[in-house]
Amino acid sequence: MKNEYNIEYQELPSVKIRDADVVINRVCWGGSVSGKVGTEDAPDAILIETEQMEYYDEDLEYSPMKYMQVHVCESIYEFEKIKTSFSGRSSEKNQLLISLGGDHSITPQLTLALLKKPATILFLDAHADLRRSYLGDTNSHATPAFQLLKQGHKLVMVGIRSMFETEALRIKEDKNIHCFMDRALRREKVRKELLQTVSELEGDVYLSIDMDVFDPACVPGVGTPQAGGIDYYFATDILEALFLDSNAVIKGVDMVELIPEDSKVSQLFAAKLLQKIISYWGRSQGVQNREQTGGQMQVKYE
Ligand SMILES: [Mn+2]
Repeated sequence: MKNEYNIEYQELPSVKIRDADVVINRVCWGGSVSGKVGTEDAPDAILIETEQMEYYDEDLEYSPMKYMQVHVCESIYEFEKIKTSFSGRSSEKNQLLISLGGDHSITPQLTLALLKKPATILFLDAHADLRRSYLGDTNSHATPAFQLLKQGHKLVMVGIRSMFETEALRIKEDKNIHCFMDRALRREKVRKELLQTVSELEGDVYLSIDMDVFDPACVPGVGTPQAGGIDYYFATDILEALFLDSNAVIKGVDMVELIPEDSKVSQLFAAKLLQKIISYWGRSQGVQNREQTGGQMQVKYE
């Protein structure tokens, strides 16, 4: 469903792409979903819920949008257009490039657009997504991890709790995969190991968040819900380790597989997570030391 009116992040003015600190890409592609349908409606549903968010970040104790500007891209509706996302930009200009999906098949297209050399993909997902093809489709939402390895990247997988036998074998044998299974993450020792691993990431890193990594009690609106799952605060810990503790260069982020639902809890959760990503990234860039000329300064209150 195409939206006929402008949807902005937190109702802030969308500046020109070259002037933006944060570029939000709307990838309305749900063509390969095998479970429930509706991921193509998620980008706008998430952005609408960002209007409910406070500007102030209660964890980092600052208001990121006092210092930053956002550009919201035109929606993409065709699979072939995803790999030219962000109009060919890469994050050289210290921009956060974040894509809202869409199903998980969009991720390897986005890494084609953003990663010019082998990188590490931090891959949060309930499913291994390591199939070579699924229902005859190599660009399916069940195959992105396979495609990412094929592109030469390393994978750090988090929250995995559903896989085909051949996928389990690949995880055990492939040296380019470091997997933290969801059940193992119940143990404090393994949680610490994961946060340590993330904080030691360096070089180019791309973050892909399949929203089904979360407990479906928190995020019921996903294409293929799976019992178990991580919670919001653990995800925040991972963001903190990645953005504030590591020396990684974040080349791109995506949030995929969300399906808007009537309670709006799922899209509110995603909106809050988006806000946290922007806030942590801003802090990693030291934006709080800049002049206060961000989007929020142009908004009148009360
Ligand atoms: Mn996935």
